[in-house]
Amino acid sequence: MLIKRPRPGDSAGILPSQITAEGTYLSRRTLLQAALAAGVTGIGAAWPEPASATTDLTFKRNEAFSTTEAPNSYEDVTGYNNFYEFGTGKSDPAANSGRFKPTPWTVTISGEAETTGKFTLEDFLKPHALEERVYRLRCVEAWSMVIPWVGVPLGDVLKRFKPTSKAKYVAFKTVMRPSEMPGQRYAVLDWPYVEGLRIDEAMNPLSLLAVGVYGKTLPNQNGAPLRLVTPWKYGFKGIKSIVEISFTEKEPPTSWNISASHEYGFYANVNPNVDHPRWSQARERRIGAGLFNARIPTQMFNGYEKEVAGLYRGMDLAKNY
Ligand SMILES: Nc1nc2c(c(=O)[nH]1)N[C@H]1C(S)=C(S)[C@@H](COP(=O)(O)O)O[C@H]1N2
Ligand SMILES: [Mo]
Repeated sequence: MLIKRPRPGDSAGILPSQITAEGTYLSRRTLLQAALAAGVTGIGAAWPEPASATTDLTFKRNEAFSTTEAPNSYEDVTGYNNFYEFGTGKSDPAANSGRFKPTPWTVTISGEAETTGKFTLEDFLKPHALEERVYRLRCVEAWSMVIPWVGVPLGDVLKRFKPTSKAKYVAFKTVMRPSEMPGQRYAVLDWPYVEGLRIDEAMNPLSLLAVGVYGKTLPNQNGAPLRLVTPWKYGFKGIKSIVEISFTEKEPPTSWNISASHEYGFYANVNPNVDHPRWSQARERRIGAGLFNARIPTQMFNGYEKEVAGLYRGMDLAKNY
């Protein structure tokens, strides 16, 4: 993705020459050098960091909502990903997230709902049974993985708060903690990271609030302790480390759309027929698929067309990208 230019007044901005596409590294080393050049301390002191701790979860596999494609390895899933709060390189989230503290955690529910307030993660999840679902994740950068998530259907969670008739959208916000998230010290995005769904997308049975992966709690780099998974949309919709969920009447702003609106729309549906302005979306590289990483055709809605096509009937998907 295109990285936003630092705004005037930002103390620790990155160089315009480093502002490139998502997928071009602003590596841990570059971050460190930029930090040193800008007189920012803390990143160096945090190096090396411990890997985040995870614990086993109890859950049932939901076969009806799982692909039979072979999952990627735990190493792929936790070692190659995007979480710009920890740096923009693919290995940065694993390398830089060891200091992040996902417990204790609270989630604030706000906006157009009968029940609002601040809930501990335990209370927030208590009424729900955890289930495992193996979903494809397709990044807008044209790579993909198959991931066994553990979580609860988003719609079941949202219904409990009794959204009012004015609730047309659901907005999500990531935690803001520059002391634990070194990437937030740079204006690569307009922090905190925000995302949103139309309420019917949020209520679709495929939408999952994940708390785990591979049978264990989420490692920090995958969005501990709570993140969104919408498998028919590009990976960037899957906002991590969620602290607030808000019911809104108007379409909420989303981080990548704020950053580059001509490249990243609100809908972000996986669509092989709508190219990104700078590259094709027709094919994808399955991570871990061998040395030559053969590209496979990208499927409409990432293969979830049957489940979600109805949500967009009558919409021009080239306009609403
Ligand atoms: N808060 C936050 N959430 C985020 C991101 C991010 O940079 N910050 N990156 C997104 C992108 S681009 C992708 S592809 C997915 C990756 O999820 P994964 O780490 O579970 O593979 O997380 C998404 N969620
Ligand atoms: Mo992504």
